[in-house]
Amino acid sequence: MSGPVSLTRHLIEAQRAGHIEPDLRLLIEVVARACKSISVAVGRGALGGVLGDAVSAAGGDSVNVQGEAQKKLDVLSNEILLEANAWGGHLAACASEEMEHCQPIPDAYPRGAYLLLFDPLDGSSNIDVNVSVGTIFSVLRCPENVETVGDEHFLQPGTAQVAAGYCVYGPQTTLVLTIGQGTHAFTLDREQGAFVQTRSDIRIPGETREFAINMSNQRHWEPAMQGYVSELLAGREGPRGKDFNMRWVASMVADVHRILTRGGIFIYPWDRKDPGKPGKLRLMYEANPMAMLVEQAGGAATDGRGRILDIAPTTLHQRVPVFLGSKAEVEVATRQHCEHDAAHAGATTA
Ligand code: AHM
Ligand code: MG
Repeated sequence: MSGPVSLTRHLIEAQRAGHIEPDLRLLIEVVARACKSISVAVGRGALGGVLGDAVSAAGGDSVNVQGEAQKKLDVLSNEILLEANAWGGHLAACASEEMEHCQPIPDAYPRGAYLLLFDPLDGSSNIDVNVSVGTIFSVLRCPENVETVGDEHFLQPGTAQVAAGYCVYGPQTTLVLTIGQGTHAFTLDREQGAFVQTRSDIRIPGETREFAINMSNQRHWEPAMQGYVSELLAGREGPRGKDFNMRWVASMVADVHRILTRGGIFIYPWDRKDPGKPGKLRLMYEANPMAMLVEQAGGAATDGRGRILDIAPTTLHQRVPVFLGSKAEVEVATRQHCEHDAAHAGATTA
């Protein structure tokens, strides 16, 4: 039987092939349904009264656990994902960028085997200006024999993810998913209300001439980062011998989506603006799921020194530098950072 492959059919076939359990299929379907609701809310924008800053119970600006101002759509998207996932029996707990601690499934409902992490609305600074935003999610297995699920049960390396994905709300709403069997894209058919597979087994070109970085932070970067980007900017006349183009949407979902479509390198490095923070992006629900999607598409993802998916997390909202995309380019950037470290290793200890 040929014809369009819906997300449901893709997942049922994956289940039949033994790649996923029924509960994981249900979980992904539920997340996809929540993303459809978020897509509707994002699409209505001002008509739905959802633009602008969220207001706290006390009447002031609402701020999340990371100290960042929350938008109305951040809060709404978080509620949509929590509500959709509460009662299906597939989850043990959810954790979110917008909540300090994980939220176990209410006692009124059966508890499942999985843990879900999400950034409900990534790229919040772009909401009010009608630029693409998205939802990022990561699925882990809950350790066995756990009585009360806590934040510590989420602290597993990215290699333990059983599924990861994002949904980008742009001119099209597109869900990009991996269950460890390649990376596949599903476009929302708005008339049918169904996600339909539009790309299968995505491959990121190994080489690239395009980079994505917030250049306004340049003066705050460490020397290895300064050196790497100055070589890109030197273009054809420089050591790289080719001209590079630059793009920065400031929504990770949109920048990663471009890289999954035509290649490139996305970098959010450590910088001295806030030296106490090891990076801007969060490991558990931004870097890890994107790293799995990118690796499954033949790309690479590091923190500038080592593989992101190998990092052993210590806190739920831990931050990390991110270098991901076309494999050869990520390797160049990572090698230059490691070589810089090696060359200066004696300097700090001497
Ligand atoms: P958010 O999850 O609060 O929206 O923050 C993450 C976003 C990423 O989508 C994007 O890559 C980055 O922050 C943009 O940061 P900047 O505004 O510093 O360029
Ligand atoms: Mg985010």
